[in-house]
Amino acid sequence: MYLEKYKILAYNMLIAELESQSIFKIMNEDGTTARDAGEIGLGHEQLREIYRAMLTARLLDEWLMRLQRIGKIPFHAPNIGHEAVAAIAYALREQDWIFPSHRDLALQIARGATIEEIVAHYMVNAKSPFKGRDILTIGNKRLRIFLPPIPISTNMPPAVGFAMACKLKKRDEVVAVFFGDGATSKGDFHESMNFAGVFKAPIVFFCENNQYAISCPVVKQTASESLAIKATAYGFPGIRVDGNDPLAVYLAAREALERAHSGEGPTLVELFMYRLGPHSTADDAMRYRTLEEVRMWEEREPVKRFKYFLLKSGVISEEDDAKMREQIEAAIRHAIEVNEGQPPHPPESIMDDVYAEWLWHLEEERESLSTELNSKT
Ligand SMILES: Cc1ncc(C[n+]2csc(CCOP(=O)(O)OP(=O)(O)O)c2C)c(N)n1
Repeated sequence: MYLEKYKILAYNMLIAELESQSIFKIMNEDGTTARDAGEIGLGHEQLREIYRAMLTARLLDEWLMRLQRIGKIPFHAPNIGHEAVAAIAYALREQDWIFPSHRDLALQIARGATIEEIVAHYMVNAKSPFKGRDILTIGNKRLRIFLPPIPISTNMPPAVGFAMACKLKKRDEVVAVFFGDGATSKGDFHESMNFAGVFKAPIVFFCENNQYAISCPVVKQTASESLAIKATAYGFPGIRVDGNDPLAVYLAAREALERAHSGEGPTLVELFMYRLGPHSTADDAMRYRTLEEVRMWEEREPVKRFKYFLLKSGVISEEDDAKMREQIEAAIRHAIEVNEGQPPHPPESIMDDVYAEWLWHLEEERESLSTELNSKT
């Protein structure tokens, strides 16, 4: 079994880690692989879809950064370097639930989120699916994707609780919860892992170890050999996977999700990757890391690497790639145009969706807010 075979080993320097066998990987940096994707269980069409989702996330992310810089959206936490999570959408079943992190645009796109709804959300306009309740992160009710938390790791206990509810109700539904390396220092992480282990909750913990929690490097986050090894203490498997390799990510996710579906309990999947951009539009990453380090990881970044693999395996050609980029760019520009024409989300709706019943004092508060807003226009 892949999980057993590649159980995590050591935690050394980044480059040594990347080259070591302690990380489960399928693809080399140049896109070569000893395996055929067919053997992994992914057909050409699915491989193309995963690549399209990854590319869409990359191009959309670049646009979101630009839109923030020109004042069209309030804030953004860039996703660049996290695109391989798109492959997890192909390991999840339709009925499964996602508690995402704040860098999972690629996963959401691969699951079916549209560019238009994502742009509407970030622009906080009247079409925004979450009505501007959370302007920093995005979820998708239609696709069973919860909103990511702003206080880090606080999605973990509810995710385990949700998984337990699925188990108690005997539903064939499992939960995939995502969080960063920074979350592993929080009590939420340990309580969730412990509870899930004891009660065999149908959940997969995906830790996106992008090497930093803002300016805190992962070596200052833990004294453990790895993050994956922490699962051992809670009585279930942990695996460290090359998070820049969508094929390895897919396989590890598929096996862990199957374990959850068959009642065997949780798995911790550490996705070893790198946050190529700043932490957010309010961060200057050059204050705590070197350009040399960033360049080293750029050589291994997931979109480029997957493209090499697809070219080498004859799944796409350079022309297909160029065409795909053109189509995605056009779709993003269209989504921005459509959304720019939308009015902002009405501030008076701030009291909606909080109480099951509309109460008299809410009416009074809303009227007073309207009066206040009108007096300012
Ligand atoms: C409980 C809590 N403490 C501090 C913060 C401020 N903060 C926002 S993101 C972040 C770092 C998160 O790092 P990590 O979990 O590794 O995820 P990443 O952003 O690297 O994807 C911090 C400290 C917060 N949001 N919540």
